[in-house]
Amino acid sequence: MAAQMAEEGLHARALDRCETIEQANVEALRALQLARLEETLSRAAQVPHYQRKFAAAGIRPGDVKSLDDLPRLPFTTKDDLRQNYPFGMFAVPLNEVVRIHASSGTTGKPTVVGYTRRDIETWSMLMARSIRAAGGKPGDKMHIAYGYGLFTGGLGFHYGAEYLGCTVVPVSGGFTERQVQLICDFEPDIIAVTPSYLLAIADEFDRQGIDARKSSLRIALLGAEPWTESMRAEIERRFALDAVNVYGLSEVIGPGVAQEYVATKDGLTIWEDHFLPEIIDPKTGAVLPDGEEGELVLTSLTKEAMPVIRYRTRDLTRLLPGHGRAMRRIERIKGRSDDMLIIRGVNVFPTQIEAALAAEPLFAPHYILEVSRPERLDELEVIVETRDVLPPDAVMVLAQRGAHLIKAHVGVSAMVRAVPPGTIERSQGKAKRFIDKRPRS
Ligand code: DLL
Repeated sequence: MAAQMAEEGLHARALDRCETIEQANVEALRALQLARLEETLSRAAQVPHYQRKFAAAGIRPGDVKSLDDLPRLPFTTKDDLRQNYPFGMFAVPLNEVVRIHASSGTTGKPTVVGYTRRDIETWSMLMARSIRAAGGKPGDKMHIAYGYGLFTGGLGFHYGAEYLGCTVVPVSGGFTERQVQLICDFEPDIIAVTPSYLLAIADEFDRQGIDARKSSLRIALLGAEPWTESMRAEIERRFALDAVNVYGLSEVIGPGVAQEYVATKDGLTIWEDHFLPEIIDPKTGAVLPDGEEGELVLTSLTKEAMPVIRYRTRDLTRLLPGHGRAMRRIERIKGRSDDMLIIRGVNVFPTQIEAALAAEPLFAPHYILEVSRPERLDELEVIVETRDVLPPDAVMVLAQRGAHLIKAHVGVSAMVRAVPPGTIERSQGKAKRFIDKRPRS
C-alpha cells in the first residue's frame, strides 16, 4: 500500500514537471531540445547504420551545434529499419531492451522497435500526458479497444492510463458484441480505439437497440488512421462524447507523439520536449517553413534503445504555432504519401473523399476506394453505404449526387456505387479504405 502510494506520488510529480515544460517558453524549449539532440546523436553513433550514414554525409555527431544544423543530418526511412531487421537499429545491448513492438506493414518484413526500461517510463508518462490533455483524469475508467500485442496501440494506452491513475479495462479489438456489453456493464468514462472501429461499435449499439448516447462514455481517444472533421461530428453525435485526436507511430515510440487538447480540438500538440518535428517537401527533401504542407519528419530526443534521426513518417500535414505554449501543433493528418492516388493528374487522398461524401446525410461514413486501369488511365470507383435501405431509383440518384460532390470538392471524376447498410466489411482496427486493382508494372 505504502509502495503503491509512493509510486503514484512519483507519477503525479513527473506529470507536474510535464506541466512546467508544457508551459515553457520557446528559448527554454529550444535549449532543452538541443541538449537532448546532442545526447541522442551520441547514442545513435553506437549504431553501425548511423555510423555509415553520418560518414557518408560527412558529418560527425559533434558537428551539430545548433538546431539549425539538423537538416545536415541524413534521413532515416522505413526501408532502413527493414534492412536492419530485426534488431540492427538498437543502440543498447539486447539485455537492456525490456520490450519489443513491431509494425506489420502490408508488404515485406515488419519494422521492429525496442524500448529500455526508461523508454517505457517515458512513453507511459507521454501517454498519461496525452490522456490528460484529452480530458482524462486519475480515477477515470478507460476501455481500451486498440489491439494488444506487437501493435503499440493497446499496450501504449494501457501503460499511460495506469500511469495517470485510471482504471484500465484491457479489452483489445474485436468481439464487437462484447465491446458493447462491457461498455454498458463497466461504465467506462473514456474509450481508446480507432475511429473506424468506434463507428462499428456504434452500429452494434443500434443493432442491440441500446442508445449509445446514454452510455457512460465522455471521451474517445481516436487515432492510428486518418480521419476527418465530419467523422468527428458523426461520432460525437452518436455517442454524446468528446472525440479527440491522438497521433503517433511505432518507429518513433507509438501513440503519444502528438495530442489534441479537448478544450480546443484544433490540431495536435507535438510533445516537442521528446520529439523534434520538421516538415519537408516529400519529393526534394528540402525543409519547408512552418505553415506549409509536406511530409512530417521526426527526431526522437529521449529514446535510448532505438533513437531515430530525421525519420520520414510519410504522413502529410503542416506545422502550426502552439496555443499559448511553445510546443507547436500539427494539423490533422491528411493521409500518407503512400495512400495518395493520382487520378488523371489530380492528387487524391481517401480523407478528401470522406469529407466530400459527408455533405450528403443519406450516406453512411463507410466507404472504400477502388482504383483500376482499364486502359491507359487510372479510374476511381467509390463504394459507399447508404444509411438506410433505399429503392433502386433513389440509389441511382444518390450515386450521382456522390459523384457530383466528389467532383465539386476534390476535383476528380469518380464512379460512385451506393450500397445497402452493412455491405462494406468493418475494420476492428485500422480501416482498409483502398483496393488497388491496377496491373502491377
Ligand atoms: O498507429 C500508433 C497509434 C496507436 C497511434 C493508437 C494512435 C493511436 P503504427 O501502426 O506504426 O502506429 O502506424 C502509424 O498510423 O504513420 C499514420 O499514418 C497513422 N496514424 C496514426 N495516428 C494517426 C492519426 C500507430 N491520429 C501510422 N491521424 C502513422 C492520422 C494516424 N493517421
